[in-house]
Amino acid sequence: MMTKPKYWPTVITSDNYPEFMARCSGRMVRKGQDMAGYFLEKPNPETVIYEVYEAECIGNNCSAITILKPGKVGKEYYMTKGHFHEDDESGETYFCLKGRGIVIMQTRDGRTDEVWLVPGTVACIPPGWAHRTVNVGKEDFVMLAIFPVNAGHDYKSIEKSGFIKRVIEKNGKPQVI
Ligand code: M6P
Ligand code: ZN
Repeated sequence: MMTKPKYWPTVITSDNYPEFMARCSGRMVRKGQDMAGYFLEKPNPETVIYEVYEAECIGNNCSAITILKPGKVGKEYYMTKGHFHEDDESGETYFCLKGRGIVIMQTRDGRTDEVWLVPGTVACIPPGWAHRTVNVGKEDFVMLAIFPVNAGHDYKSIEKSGFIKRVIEKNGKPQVI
């Protein structure tokens, strides 16, 4: 049976993304205290590291905007927790809207890769690859993520074993080690 479309098409740009954020139903704030054990050094508990604005899922697609703050814990750049998808068949797409970042990815059998993002660049994260974003710039790093409704977030695997690669500042520049 055909149902009447409920939504209008949307365009999201580097300039108008705050309008998308204003329409989001979910907002999650991650502070240093939520990320104990993720960085090599202990982050300030009260410092906001990143925020995620989640829109209502439309059909099979979910979308979210992440605002990752600039800064470092010791020599390590601010980053998201990172996760695998619970559904092994679900990938994800990250569109960079603002700033400079790196998406660190890895598989359960230990393969790693990274993609550098600037506005206009898109990271295609295949199914089976855990993903974490790192802000290596001096301003907010903003990205739009699109992922399947049934992807699910598996944080436990990362909490247990971490990511193989880290991004630190060396001689004033970001370096993946
Ligand atoms: C993107 C998406 C979200 C995710 C967010 C923050 O917006 O992948 O699903 O929640 O980044 O990443 P994390 O959940 O790893 O903290
Ligand atoms: Zn994901």
